[in-house]
Amino acid sequence: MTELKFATCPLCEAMCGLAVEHEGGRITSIRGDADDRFSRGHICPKAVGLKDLHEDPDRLHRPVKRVGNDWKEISWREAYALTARGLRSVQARHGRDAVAVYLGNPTVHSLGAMLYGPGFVRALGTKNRYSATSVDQLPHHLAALWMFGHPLLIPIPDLERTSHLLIFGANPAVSNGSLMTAPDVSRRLKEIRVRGGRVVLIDPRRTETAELASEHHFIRPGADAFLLLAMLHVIFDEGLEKIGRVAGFTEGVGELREVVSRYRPERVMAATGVHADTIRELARNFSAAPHAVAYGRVGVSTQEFGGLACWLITALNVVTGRLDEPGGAMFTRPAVEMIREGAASRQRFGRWKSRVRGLPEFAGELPVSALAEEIDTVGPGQVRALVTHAGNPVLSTPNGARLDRAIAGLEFYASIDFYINETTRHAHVILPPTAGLERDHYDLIFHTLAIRNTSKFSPAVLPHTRGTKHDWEILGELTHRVARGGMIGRLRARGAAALARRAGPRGLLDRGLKSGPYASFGLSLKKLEESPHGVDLGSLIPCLPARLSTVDKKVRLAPAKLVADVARLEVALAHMSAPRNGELALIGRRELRSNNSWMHNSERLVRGKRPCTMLMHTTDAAARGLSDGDRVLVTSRVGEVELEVEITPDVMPGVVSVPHGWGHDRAGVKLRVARGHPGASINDLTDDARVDVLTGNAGFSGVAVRVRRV
Ligand SMILES: Nc1nc2c(c(=O)[nH]1)N[C@H]1C(S)=C(S)[C@@H](COP(=O)(O)OP(=O)(O)OC[C@H]3O[C@@H](n4cnc5c(=O)[nH]c(N)nc54)[C@H](O)[C@@H]3O)O[C@H]1N2
Ligand SMILES: Nc1nc2c(c(=O)[nH]1)N[C@H]1C(S)=C(S)[C@@H](COP(=O)(O)OP(=O)(O)OC[C@H]3O[C@@H](n4cnc5c(=O)[nH]c(N)nc54)[C@H](O)[C@@H]3O)O[C@H]1N2
Ligand code: SF4
Ligand SMILES: [Mo]
Repeated sequence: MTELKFATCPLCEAMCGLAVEHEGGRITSIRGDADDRFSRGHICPKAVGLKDLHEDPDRLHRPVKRVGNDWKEISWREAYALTARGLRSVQARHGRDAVAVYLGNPTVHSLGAMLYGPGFVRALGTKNRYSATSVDQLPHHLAALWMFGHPLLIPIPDLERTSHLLIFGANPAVSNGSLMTAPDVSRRLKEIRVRGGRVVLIDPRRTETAELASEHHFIRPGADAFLLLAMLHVIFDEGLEKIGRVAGFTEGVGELREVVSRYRPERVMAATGVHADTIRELARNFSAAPHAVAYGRVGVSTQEFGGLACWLITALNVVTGRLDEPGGAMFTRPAVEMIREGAASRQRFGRWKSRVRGLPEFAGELPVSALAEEIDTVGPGQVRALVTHAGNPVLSTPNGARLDRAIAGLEFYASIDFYINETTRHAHVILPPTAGLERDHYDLIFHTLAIRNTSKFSPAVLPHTRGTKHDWEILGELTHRVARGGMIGRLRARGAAALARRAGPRGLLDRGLKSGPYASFGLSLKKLEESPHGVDLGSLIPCLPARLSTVDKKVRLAPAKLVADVARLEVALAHMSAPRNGELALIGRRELRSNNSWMHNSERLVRGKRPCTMLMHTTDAAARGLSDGDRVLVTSRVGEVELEVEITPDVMPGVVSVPHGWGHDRAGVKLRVARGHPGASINDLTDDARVDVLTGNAGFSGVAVRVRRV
């Protein structure tokens, strides 16, 4: 008998509602849920790939341990014991910091991992904590921390009411929106133009989003901070600033004006590749629009000046009176409050530094660009064991090949994942959790980053079978087993873990809802269970200064660390203006049917056009005598890969673009479909030494490469 159930897609930030039909646990259809209050029926092709994920013969359903080059299925009891013994033994011999932990992107999409991961990491008691944050949105968090007092106070574009959206380094038409949860975002972008507004895109590639935009401008990779400084210069110079209501609790306007004063558009023209007249136009149009918002994403946060770019985008919003205004950049009021006030949340940066290079801590984590050197540099405090959860850092972090070699030499490595991928192939033991539709779902983070206040709980669609366990059960059990700190510490940690396990994710979620801002309107887990299509809690509403987390409830327009970092940018002005002969600047890209380094084992998502090509401008190809489809050798400071070149006018001259997450032909990877479409890993070219020195985030955009025919 066919059963129809409503769910939420766990694959990206858009939180699309799904209508899933299954017969005894076998999915027969996945469609968009037309009644979903937020996504209104929209889905992308990846949602249908969830069926393949659930039926994938390569997926692990029971723990495995490595025996030589082989894997042997073992019981959960043995897997837990092996993991706890491996980790505790390394810590007993080499100290707590000798165990590193890495949490990958799908962690954030899992309610169980969000609730039970932190306890596990705390129980390990190591300073070697890493995650995908530092190859992604870290600068956005830090700009939020330094300007508003909390890393999660990231302003969200009010897409539904804006009349001018200025995008820096994001491709929502493909990524489906990020730090801007907005299902069916392409329709929402089109609607801005239908309302008579404008969508303006700044990107070194004329992307799928450029197709939807009113105008697109190329920019040299990594030069956004210069463009933004010059736009702000024009705004102050021409007296276009109007901070509005927020002025009463904003400090640092004079300082910002001073900082931008030396960045006349003519000075940054060569570095940005944007004409001074265009810069003036961009600034004037942005200030003149009735409602406007500037928004930046991965293209601006994964570059050497990511902190500056993220700050200046928000500063542009503040100076033109767009912060906390309808149609501008606003804060959510989520049903489960993730923003805890207090001193602890304000001191979340630079409390310690990484051992080898001295990169700064953020929220208890170190930048993952430092992980390989922490493993392969001998000395006290060296990392000798690793746990990964839902990640594939060999493909997703800079100089992945070095990390690959480093991980292969570890004393002990345990992974919580259901695939044997490029990273987990080195594990000694793998503990496979349930996947997406087999567990209860609530987006703690993405409701906090959405363009409307919404709330939705989706109970598991499929039964939890064939020996897997939920990630929260695995993390809970491991927390209990690795807890350290003598008898009392251990008892306390175990006590807390036991309580949390008893409550389960549902219990904890219900508590969160009942202490949230809508509890007085009756919002609870029960209420959400009665609303399978979600609950709409309305448009974003102005909430400043009350929602600020700074001690004095003020917006800091010119935080000292950011102002100081402008000096580093200034030094780069000369070399950005004059790229070295023969070198090209490498940038990344995403594709609609790919999901970072995974979902490549779904035949329906990988077949067709070869996704892993290098895009190169016609003139650069001609200069190298290359034709479309030629195989080229691409080299950077750290490595080389072979790729197929795709010639196009749609990438800026001097720039080449390669997607990340490919390179599935490494020995021992157990992904049969993906191995048939291996591609090559861009992160064998990106450089672990190239970080945004201020924030520690990876500096992917603009890595210098040379290209020649094979
Ligand atoms: N289909 C699909 N969707 C996804 C993902 C996926 O892998 N596939 N991944 C998800 C994840 S984890 C994330 S974080 C989001 C990311 O979401 P987005 O940030 O929207 O995704 P990208 O496509 O990486 O867009 C970055 C854009 O920045 C441009 N860019 C590169 N360097 C620069 C630069 O220096 N300056 C400027 N101005 N632009 C630059 C690139 O050309 C690219 O178009 O997407 C999510 N959604
Ligand atoms: N050059 C370059 N590199 C990049 C980027 C870029 O734009 N350019 N983007 C970066 C970004 S934004 C990100 S977010 C990272 C992503 O990088 P990572 O987070 O390291 O890698 P993913 O590809 O998301 O790996 C997902 C893994 O999680 C497993 N998994 C899926 N669901 C679950 C689950 O529910 N539980 C558990 N335990 N495991 C699960 C999958 O099997 C897979 O092995 O890549 C980054 N790397
Ligand atoms: S847009 Fe994102 S959430 Fe929506 S169906 Fe596609 S992958 Fe899933
Ligand atoms: Mo990401």
